[in-house]
Amino acid sequence: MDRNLALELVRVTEAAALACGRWVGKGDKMAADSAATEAMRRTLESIEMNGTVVIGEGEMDEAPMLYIGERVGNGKGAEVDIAVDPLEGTNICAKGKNGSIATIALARKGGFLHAPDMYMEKIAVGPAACGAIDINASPTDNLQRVAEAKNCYVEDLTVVILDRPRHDKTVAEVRRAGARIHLISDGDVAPAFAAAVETSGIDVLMGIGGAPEGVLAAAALKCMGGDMQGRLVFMNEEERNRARQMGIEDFERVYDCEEMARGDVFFAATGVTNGDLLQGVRYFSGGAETQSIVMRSKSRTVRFVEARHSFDFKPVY
Ligand code: VTB
Repeated sequence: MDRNLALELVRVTEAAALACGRWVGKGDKMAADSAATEAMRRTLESIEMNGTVVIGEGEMDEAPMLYIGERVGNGKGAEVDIAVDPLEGTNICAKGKNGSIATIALARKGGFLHAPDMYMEKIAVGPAACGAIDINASPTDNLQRVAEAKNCYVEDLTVVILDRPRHDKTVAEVRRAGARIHLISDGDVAPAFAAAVETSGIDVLMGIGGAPEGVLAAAALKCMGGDMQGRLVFMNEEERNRARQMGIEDFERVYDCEEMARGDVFFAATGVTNGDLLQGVRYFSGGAETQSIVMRSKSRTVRFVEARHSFDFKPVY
């Protein structure tokens, strides 16, 4: 795949972030999400590729744009699969809280796990703790292994967990183990890849979040040499049936980064509101600044892109 596709992707996430950036704090998560989705869809049109959305805004009948199976790109060039979350953390954006991003990942056809829209239990770490995690082990064991791999105390580790009642036991155990916790109200993709950057202050992501978000996080961590394991969490028989239809047979299976995002993978994300790693969209007279991360697994190049957008010369969708 052409390596320049990675740089094209950052234009896509910038456009999405600039579009929904106008909706920060406005209390309307649907409007924010559709602004991001429309901008992402329109920017994708100009990119030279034969893309198919495999992780998107929903099934064809429930999402007007970027639905699963939708063809994107200009129809020329490589056959690729696309995973998108135009606004990851819609609630955060609507409330003007920290941690929302616009994100996209790209792989060769068949590269991504076709994760159904259900829950996934996840554990994610950066390169320094690669190989140290085991989703079947207790949080205490995992934290001890991560601390050992990072040559620090468990007390030095910061674990990100979604603030949900379903995590009460995990939170209690992590506290007993001695680690610090950063409870987030939403948006577990950004903290997953923040764990791969030493200066982010995040060491581990733990707990149950969305499965599609898990695949996006795996794509990012793969590009950074981090590590992640995920296991689908089924709430009812209907979810099991849906998973079967998507080709999933082993419901207990633990997926690692490679199994969720195979082969050469590209990933890009732009901050919408400020986060642990990326700054949100900042407006000034006549334009705005964005901060993005863009990377490719084959070369493991991780680029941070600071962009100044001038609305007089390039209007925002
Ligand atoms: C998860 C998480 C996402 O929404 O999907 C969450 O992965 C939904 O969880 O990052 P609940 O059903 O417990 O609300 C996000 O936080 C945002 O899309």
